[in-house]
Amino acid sequence: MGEDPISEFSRVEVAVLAFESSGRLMPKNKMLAVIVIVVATALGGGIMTFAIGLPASPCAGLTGTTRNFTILATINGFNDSVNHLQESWPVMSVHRCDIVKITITNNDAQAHGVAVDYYATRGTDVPGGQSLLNPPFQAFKIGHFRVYCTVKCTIHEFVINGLLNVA
Ligand SMILES: [Cu+2]
Repeated sequence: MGEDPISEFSRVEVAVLAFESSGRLMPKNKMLAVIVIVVATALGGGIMTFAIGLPASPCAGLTGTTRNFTILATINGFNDSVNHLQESWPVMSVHRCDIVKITITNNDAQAHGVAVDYYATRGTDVPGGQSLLNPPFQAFKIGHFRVYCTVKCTIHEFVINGLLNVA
């Protein structure tokens, strides 16, 4: 008689298992490496987030310079904006984390309002002949923010293109 059929079958099976084992060895190591990288990245990201502070409050613990501006409203617009129709006007430039205080002095006979995109969207309405301080805010977000009148005045088209630059 030749070899035991069962033994022969067993040897083949063992050889296949061995092949599968060695075949799976690399992927397992690679998977482990990937897991290590993912965990390390997550930890690193967490540490970075902690180091630079929460995104919602980049100015936490920082008090920048207080920047005072006056927007003078007259029949010639905001700070004579009727003479600056090809550009944003008036322009206010601050650094991030500065405190921005905008006084609106309305020397016009009609009411005007002043709003700042993102920072003061409600706006401050100022009756003719009055002067009011827009609620101060901290410029914690960098960018270009439009400053515009919130009242449908007779010169409205000339007072909707102001600019706050936060750099
Ligand atoms: Cu207006």
